[in-house]
Order: sequence, then structure tokens, then C-alpha cells
Amino acid sequence: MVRGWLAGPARVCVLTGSGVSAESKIPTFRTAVENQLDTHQDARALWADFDPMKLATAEAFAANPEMVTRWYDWRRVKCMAAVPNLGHLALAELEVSLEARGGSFTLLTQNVDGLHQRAGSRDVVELHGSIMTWRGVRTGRPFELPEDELTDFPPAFDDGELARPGVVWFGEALPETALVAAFAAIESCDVFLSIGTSAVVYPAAGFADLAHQHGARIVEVNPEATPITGRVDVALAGKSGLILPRIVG
Ligand code: BJW
Repeated sequence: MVRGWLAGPARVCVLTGSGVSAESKIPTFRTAVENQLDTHQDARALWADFDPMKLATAEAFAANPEMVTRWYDWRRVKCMAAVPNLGHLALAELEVSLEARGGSFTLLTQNVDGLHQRAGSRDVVELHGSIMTWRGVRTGRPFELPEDELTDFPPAFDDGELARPGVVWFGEALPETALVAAFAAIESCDVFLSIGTSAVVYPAAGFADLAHQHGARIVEVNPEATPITGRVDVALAGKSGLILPRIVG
């Protein structure tokens, strides 16, 4: 059924979350700290009392910029070493085939890892920014990152201004351009796919319902149930790296 909805000149809008990168061995957002503590024993003392919800805030950065930037740099290096999986590749393929058929495709991602772009997706809307670009906390100027780990925590410019990851923390506004692109795609799509997201972080958590209100069919791909599972047209329970190649190919 879903394959049929994606056929022809369909207008498709996709929302991805960290589950789509799980098969690339990047921990999902809510398991990121536990996983890190398992694999990075030195970090245990630093991060043991924190959960990702508390680390991803401007307040945490202000209170402990060393700890927060160490966590983000550890994740940045892990993302650089990761390889896109079959789920990322299937979405890149869907973009090409829909455009060839006169349809449209917009990929909205909450992920900051850059794996969709590395898989070949061309039109990626990064709702929560990128972990690969850092900026000055005061001026917003770009901070030049090394290819491997940072050595100073928190990193700073020569004049002392601190640098922070270019991600969107809780309580911060999403980029205006990303929101405009997102709402345009959501309000005009025929099919909306929600893939690998727990659907608890707003505004993205409200996108499936908004697409439904505008007449789209809603499909969810996730091994676990989420708050939207009971309302979607089709819930495909499983890993995106297994399911996406089947519904796209
Ligand atoms: C698999 C799988 C496999 C496993 N295959 N699946 C309305 C109501 C209530 C609260 C709010 C509201 N509107 C705003 C808020 C506040 C807040 C919010 O939503 N809070 C909630 C917690 C309640 N939102 C915000 O603050 C946002 N800002 C905002 O609204 O600003 C308004 C404003 C306007 C003007 C001025 C100022 C402000 C900002 C949200 C930013 C979120 N940022 C983060 C951190 C990014 C950087 C980083 O990575 O560290 O983004 S939080 C975190 O959650 C991260 C993720 O992108 C995001 C979503 O998580 P995701 O991707 O869903 O991951 P998980 O781990 O939760 O789930 C993984 C899923 O994958 C699971 O379901 C698994 O089952 C599944 N999975 N393996 C497929 N192989």
C-alpha cells in the first residue's frame, strides 16, 4: 500500500529523527549519554549526573561549558566516523526517483549528524542545526574545527569568545528558513513519513498531525510505538534500514 502511495508524481514530505542513524551506530538522542558512559569510561565522572535533555540546553552550557562541549565534540567525531546506512540511501534514492516522475520530495531532519547529505540527499532541511558547524556564542561567527578531536574545552577564539555547537537547544528557536520550508512541504504533501523519531520534541512532534489536517496520508517507521502511532494511517514497526529499502525500491 505504501509503495503505491509513493509511486507516480507524489508529493512526499519526510521527517527523520535519530533512529534513522541508529544502524550507522550513532546512538539515538535519548540513549546517547548511557551509550557514551558504557564506551568512554573516563567520561563517567563528568556526565554521570546528566541526561541528554539537560545537556542540550543553553543553561547547561552556561553552567558547565567544558562538560557540554566535550559531550558534543565526542558526538561530532563519532558522526564523522559513521557511514550512511540503507535507510539514508533509500531516502536519497526516493528523492531522485520522485523528481524524475514529476513529484516532489522534502526531507526534514531533526538530526545534526549530516548523514542524509552524505548519503546523497540534496534537499535536506536541518531543523535542529548541525553538530559539524560551531559558532561564536556572542558574534555567531564560524569557528574553525579540527578534523579530529578538539583539544581545548570549551573551545575559544583568540580573543576569548567561546564557541558552541551549531545545534538548536531546548528553549531556542528553530532556524526561520527551516521552519518556512518545513511548513510549506507539510501543508502541500500527499504523503508524510515520520521515521525514527520518538515524536516528543516540538515543533517537529506536531508535524504529522499538521500534515494529516492538510489531507496527507501519514506513515510511521519505528520499531517502538510513539505518541502518534495510534493516529497514523500505517505504522510500520521495524528498523528504518530494513523497511525503507522495501517501500522505496
Ligand atoms: C529507530 C531505530 C531504527 C531506534 N529505525 N527507528 C509544545 C508542547 C510542549 C513543549 C514544547 C512545545 N513547543 C516547544 C516546546 C519546548 C521544547 C519541547 O519540545 N520540549 C519537549 C521535550 C516537551 N521544544 C523546544 O524547546 C524547541 N524550541 C522551540 O520550540 O522554540 C520556541 C521559541 C520560539 C521563539 C523564540 C524562542 C523559542 C527546540 C527543540 C530543540 C531540540 N533539540 C535537540 C538537541 C539537538 C542537538 C543535539 O543533538 O544534542 O534535538 S533535543 C533532541 O530531541 C534532538 C533531537 O533532534 C530531538 C528529537 O529526538 P529524536 O530524534 O526523536 O530521538 P529519540 O532518541 O527521542 O528517539 C529515537 C527514536 O528512534 C525512538 O522512537 C526509537 O524507537 C527509534 N529507533 N532505532 C527506526 N533502527
